[in-house]
Order: sequence, then C-alpha cells, then structure tokens
Amino acid sequence: MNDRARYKPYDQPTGGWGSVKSLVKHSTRQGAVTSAAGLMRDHNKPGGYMCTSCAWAKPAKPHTAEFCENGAKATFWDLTSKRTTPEFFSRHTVTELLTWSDYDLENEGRLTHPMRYDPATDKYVTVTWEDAFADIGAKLQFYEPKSVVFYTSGRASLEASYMYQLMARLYGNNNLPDSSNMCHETTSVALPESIGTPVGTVLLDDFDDTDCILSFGQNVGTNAPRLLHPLQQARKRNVPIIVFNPLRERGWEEFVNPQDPVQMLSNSPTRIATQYHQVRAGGDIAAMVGIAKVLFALDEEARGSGQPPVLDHAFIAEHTHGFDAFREMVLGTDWTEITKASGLPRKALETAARTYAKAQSVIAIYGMGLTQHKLGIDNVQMLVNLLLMRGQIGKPGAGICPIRGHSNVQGQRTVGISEKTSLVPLDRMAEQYGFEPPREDGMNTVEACEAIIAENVSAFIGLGGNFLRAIPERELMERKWRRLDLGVHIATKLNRTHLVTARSTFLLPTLVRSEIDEQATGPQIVTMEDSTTCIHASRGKFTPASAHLLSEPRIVAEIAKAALAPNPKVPWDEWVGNYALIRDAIEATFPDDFRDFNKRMDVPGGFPRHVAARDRKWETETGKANFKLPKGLSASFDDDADETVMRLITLRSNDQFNTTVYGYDDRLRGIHGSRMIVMMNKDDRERLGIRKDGMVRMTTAVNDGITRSMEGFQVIDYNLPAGTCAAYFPECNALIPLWHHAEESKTPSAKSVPVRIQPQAGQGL
Ligand SMILES: Nc1nc2c(c(=O)[nH]1)N[C@H]1C(S)=C(S)[C@@H](COP(=O)(O)OP(=O)(O)OC[C@H]3O[C@@H](n4cnc5c(=O)[nH]c(N)nc54)[C@H](O)[C@@H]3O)O[C@H]1N2
Ligand SMILES: Nc1nc2c(c(=O)[nH]1)N[C@H]1C(S)=C(S)[C@@H](COP(=O)(O)OP(=O)(O)OC[C@H]3O[C@@H](n4cnc5c(=O)[nH]c(N)nc54)[C@H](O)[C@@H]3O)O[C@H]1N2
Ligand SMILES: [Mo]
Repeated sequence: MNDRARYKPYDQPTGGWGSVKSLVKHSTRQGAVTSAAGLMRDHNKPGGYMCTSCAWAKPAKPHTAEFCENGAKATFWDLTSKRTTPEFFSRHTVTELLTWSDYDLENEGRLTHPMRYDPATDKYVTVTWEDAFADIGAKLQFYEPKSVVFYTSGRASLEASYMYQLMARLYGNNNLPDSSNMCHETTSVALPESIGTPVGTVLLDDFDDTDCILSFGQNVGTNAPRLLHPLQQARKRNVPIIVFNPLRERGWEEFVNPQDPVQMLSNSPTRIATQYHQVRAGGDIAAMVGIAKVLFALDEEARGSGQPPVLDHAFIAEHTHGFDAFREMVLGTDWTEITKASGLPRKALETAARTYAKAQSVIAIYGMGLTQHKLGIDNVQMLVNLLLMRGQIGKPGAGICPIRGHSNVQGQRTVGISEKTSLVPLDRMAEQYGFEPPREDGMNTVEACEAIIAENVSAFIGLGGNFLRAIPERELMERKWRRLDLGVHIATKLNRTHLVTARSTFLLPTLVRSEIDEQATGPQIVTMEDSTTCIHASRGKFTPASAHLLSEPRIVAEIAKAALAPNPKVPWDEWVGNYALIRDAIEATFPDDFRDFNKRMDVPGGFPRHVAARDRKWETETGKANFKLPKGLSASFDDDADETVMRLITLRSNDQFNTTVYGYDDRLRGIHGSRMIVMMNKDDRERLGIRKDGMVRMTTAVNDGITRSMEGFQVIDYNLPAGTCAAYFPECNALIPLWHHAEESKTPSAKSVPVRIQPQAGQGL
C-alpha cells in the first residue's frame, strides 16, 4: 500500500456507534455467512462456539451480545464467503503472490483444498490428502528427529494441541515453540519465580469486588474489548483505574457499551481511566519503584500518626521472602533516576501511589507493554512486588491479571505444548503411552530461528500461524527458510509464510472453530482455556467452508500415523472419531487440572484450573511469594549516550489480529488509509529535521554487522513521550534483531527497538 495516511484525532468513545458501523462494514465486505444476529445467538454462549479472537474470560451469565467489534471481525473473517481455490493458485505464481500485501493474501478467503508447491511451474497445485500425508510421513521418517520443528499458533484447541505435542515427543524431540514464546512467555518465566504459578490469579468475579485497577502496557479497546464490560461495571462503582501507557489509547479513556440503549442514544460514555500516565517505553520499572517509594513513605507516616499501616505487614511477614532487600533497593533509588527512566514527574507517581494505598482490593492488569522488553521479566516481577507490598494476591477482588493473546494460547501450554521438559509430566506420558520421551529441552521460537539460520533445521510443521511475519529478523529468516527441506502449514488462509517455500511445501487447509466438525461419532466439541484459567467447551455451528477441509485433530493424527511406528497405546483413529476420548487422555496426563473433564467442560463461565497462589500457597523454591529485585530501572536498552536513537514500539492497529490485517483503519487512533506510518511527537520530529507528514527511513541502531533499514514510513505527529515512537507490527519486523529479546524468556523486545529515523530525500525541514 503506497497510499498516504490520514490522521484526525479520534474523539469518540470505544464501543458505541463507531464499533457498530465497523462491524457492519466488515460483515458486508467479507460476505460473511453469519450476521450480528447470528453472533448474538451462538458467540461465546453456552452450547455455542467460543470466540476465536482474544483469550478474555467468558462470563457464566453472558450478555445478549457476548461479542465485541473485534471478535465479530475475526469471526466474519473466518466465515467469509470468499475462497482461495485451486483455480486461484493456477492463475498466480508464488513469485507474483510474494508481491501481494498481507491484507490482499488473506482477503482471498478460505483455503479449500490441500496443495503442494510445484517448483517447475512456481505454483501451488492440488494434492490428495492421502498423497500429502504419505509424502510428509516418508520425509519425516528420514530426518534426524532433533532437526524438525513443530510450531503452534495459539488458536488450536486443547484436543488438537495435546495430540500435536504427543506426536512431537513420539517423533523424538521437544521442539515445540509456540506463539506464546513471542508474547506471554515472559509471564510464564516471571510469575513462577515470584508466586509459583505461570498464570494469573484473577477470576472474572474478582472484578465485582475490586477497589482499584492498575493497568500497564495493554490496549483494551482493540485487543480485549470484552474486558471493557467489567471495567465499566467497576467504574460505575467509582473504582479508580490507573493506566500506564506511552500512548493515550482510546479504550482506556472512554467507552460506550453498544448493549446499553440509553448510553448508545445519549452517547454519554463511561470514563475508564481515572489517571493516565504516559510512561516512556521501557520506563515501567522506574515508575513502579517510584510508587513503591511513596508507599514506604506513606506507611511510615501512617504508623507515626497512629493510622492503619499502608503496607500489609502481617502478609509480608507470613507469606513473603526478600522484603528487606527490596525495601533497601527502593529507598536507595533516588527520584532523579526514577523520573529520568520513567519519563514521569514525581507528582504523577505520588498521585498513583496515594490512590493505590487507599484501596482494599487491587487488580493489576498487563500486556505486551511489559512482556516485550529486554527486562520484561523484571517488569512483571516489579508489578508483583507492588501487589505483595499490600497483600494483594490471594484474596477476593485482588491479584495479578496478565491479558493473554490468542484464544487458546494459555491452554496449549497447559496440555504440554512446551519446549521446556520441566513443565511437562514426561514420566506420566511415558507410562501412559509406553515410550521413552526425549528428555532434553527443545527449541523455543528464537532458538528455532537461530537453528534455521544455522541451517540445522530440516523441516518446519506449523499448526496455524504466520511464523515468518511474526518473528524478528525477517530478511535473513526469509532467505534461510529456502534451505529447509520441508514446510507443512496447517492453515485457514493464505499468508506470506506459505509463499516462502522450502524444498517441499504443503498447505493443509483446516476448519475454523465456528464450523461443524463432523467425525465418526457425530459433530465434535473442542475446548479451550481463557486468560483466567477457565476451561470452556466450543461447538461449531456453520457448514465448513469447503467439503475438502479436515479438522486439526484429524490432520495431526494422519501425519502422526504416516510418520511414526504404530503404538497400540496411542489410538489416533479412535481419538479422531470421538474427541471425548482425547479429553479422557488429557485428564489421565493432567489429573489435577482436568478432573472430570468431559463432565465439567460445559460449566457456565468455564471451570477454573487449580492455581495454588489463589489460596496463598506459594509453589516457589522458598515456599513463599518472592520479592524480586529488578536488574535495572529501565526495561529497555541503554540509550543515554545518543539522542538520535529512538525507542520504537511495534504494536497492533484496531484493524488486525496479529499478522491478519482486516483493513487499513486504526479508527481508535484516528489513523486511516495506510499502515506504513510512524507515530512520534512533534518535538522529536523537528529535532530530527523531518517535515510534517514527511516520509522517513528507519534504521536499526545496533552494531552487529547487519544493516536493517526500511523506508516509506509516513510520520504522524502524535501524543507520545519524548524519545518514544510507534509503528505497526508485522510491517516493522525486519527492523528487529533476533537477539533483541527479553533475558531468560527470549520474548522478542518488540516494544523498544533502537532506531534512527531520517527524512527521505526532499522530506526534511
Ligand atoms: N483485535 C485484536 N485482538 C487481539 C490481538 C490482535 O492483534 N487484534 N492480538 C492478540 C494477541 S496474540 C495478544 S498477545 C494481545 C496483545 O494485546 P496488547 O498486550 O494490548 O498488545 P499490543 O497491541 O502490542 O500493545 C500493547 C500496549 O502496550 C503499550 N506499550 C508499549 N510499550 C510500553 C511500555 O514500555 N510500557 C507501557 N506501560 N506500555 C507500553 C502500547 O502503547 C500498547 O497500548 O491481544 C490479543 N488480542
Ligand atoms: N514486532 C512485533 N512482532 C510480534 C508482536 C508484536 O507485538 N510486535 N506480537 C507477537 C505475538 S504477541 C504473537 S502471539 C505472534 C503471533 O504469531 P502467529 O500466531 O504465528 O500469527 P497469527 O497472525 O496469529 O497467525 C495467522 C494465521 O494463522 C492461520 N489461522 C488462523 N486461524 C486458524 C485456525 O483456527 N487454525 C489454523 N490451523 N490456522 C489458523 C491463518 O492461516 C492466518 O494466516 O506475533 C508476535 N510478533
Ligand atoms: Mo500474542
């Protein structure tokens, strides 16, 4: 897209008529086989299907319309009447399709037939399912097992994911990278060290009891809009909501509930954030140390004057470890450092701390703004520290609440999609299936990329996703991908990863969750886990997009049968015939989490997994909740030396689901017509000598011998802290070095890429 972007600050609330208009537009454009009325009946409803978009909780008593603008868009996009047929592939070479945009590729609609890449004609041609499986199986038998990667994107059901991880282990590796490696892996590393659980502790009902909500680095209006309902309810009870985000995201500012006729007609929005702190990218650790500093002072003051203390000393003494060192660190950090690293004035942090200090029950929400940084772990652990100071974990209305991404990304980890063997009950699997599982850790996403670059990978199997668009280091990775021997993509729509071909490449089209999945024993149910650890059943309602599609469990089973020696203890065909049997197998492997799985999966609101921290049981090495000391005040790279280097945040627009681009409007940010933009503040723009709306080149400011540079971005004057700029993912991923990731979790640091921004010819001041 070479169109110019138009920018007009958006002053309408999130939700409201804007979302209704957008919904109608997207349903019409896709000629979707359902409508808003259809969504009302089945979407996120007991007996219906679970939304395929985000992972936010589904209430036990759903609203009439338990969907949001973006969930509806995702569903219309899945249920489009457009089709990417063999005839389409016969008209276009892969080389030509490589010039298409992400939007244009997926906008061709649903894949209808299994396809194989034919290098002689440079086209995808049809292949029968039998031949595809036989070929893939034969190739897999030939490789060194450790050289094969089994990637998963966070949509696949618990059933498909369980079978997939078992297939990898039977095959002989733990190479199970998944999209969460780029996302909340930081959470999965940080929280166990702090509180002994890899997941959040908050349940949906906690929002009814909370007194105060903190939010760091999450964009609710676009990425988890249904969360606006409990937030709105909380605001009606006058609960303060304190937001830390470099951008003033509309979702955190104002919301009109499209389901509230009075609010819709009067257009009187609910104000969401009561405080909005535009922290600089990577400045959260400093901001939180500042808040902690004020809390210590307030506590002293209160105790001196005979008032109730601000800190929960009893909780700290009984339940935590490391408090003294933490206090020493906080008191030893001075305000000049804090305000510099956070970009926030002391007064702002004092206001935030005073509000927090007054509340009885506090929930802390966070997203990619904390996890995708070099010190992402420290970000998350610092937020836990703040909660621990006041005993805000393990009681009603309080806790830590990571907002997960894909609709089943958390559940996949629960059923064994993990490269880390310590997280998986391998002994139990060994016994259950009579085999010796590989005991060596596998590759996560960054390690898989490193291995592909080193040409140590023979084959990549993808259960969903768009790997080459989602990862960093795009140019090198696209070149190295061509050295793979085999690429297998289980997918619903065509994307760029499918077009960067390996020696042999297969496209295996599959059902979406809202479609009827008919097997030997009738229509099947699948399950998934939401952000709050609740597990739900989902029943497809619509006729599949093509008669040639197979379900994900079936595809996994057929690949497994073709590649592996038969094992009488692994009944692939019986499982495919009746998914209840897969759930029994899951229960046998994970008895604590999935007790009575088949019976409980229809509990309204889902059944929660056991999370010990909710009961103040700390499954950590110290047996306590740990105060963890951050390694530095800035979660980002050190940029003190050079004022020409900016921190680039890469983020999502309101018209995309990750690499799936629904359109070119970011309505809530007022940006229309193009995604090739970079938002920065006017002073930075002028300081860098760029004219208003000028076109710029961005170059990654690192010295590792690789030049990463892109041009064609239009600057938009935007309300952002000095030194911070923002642009869209996945367009910018060519700028991110593979090694630029969070320490320990290896989540790419997509929220502060060091870049230099220069005007293109004729675009200077
Ligand atoms: N409609 C829709 N829904 C989605 C998705 C989608 O693409 N579209 N994606 C899904 C997935 S996989 C995920 S992981 C989630 C992602 O949902 P989010 O976690 O909201 O992710 P991002 O859009 O990347 O933006 C994160 C927010 O962090 C802010 N931010 C950036 N840097 C910093 C920082 O240093 N500090 C602070 N405090 N804030 C910062 C940005 O301004 C932005 O508002 O959403 C899920 N839901
Ligand atoms: N710079 C930058 N990079 C990022 C991020 C960022 O914020 N900034 N965010 C990261 C995050 S949080 C994530 S989660 C990753 C996302 O990475 P991925 O999960 O790999 O990417 P998606 O865009 O979600 O994958 C979309 C594709 O999945 C396929 N698909 C859709 N639905 C289904 C289904 O039901 N079944 C199957 N089998 N296939 C399906 C379609 O073919 C579609 O083209 O990207 C990461 N990359
Ligand atoms: Mo994600």
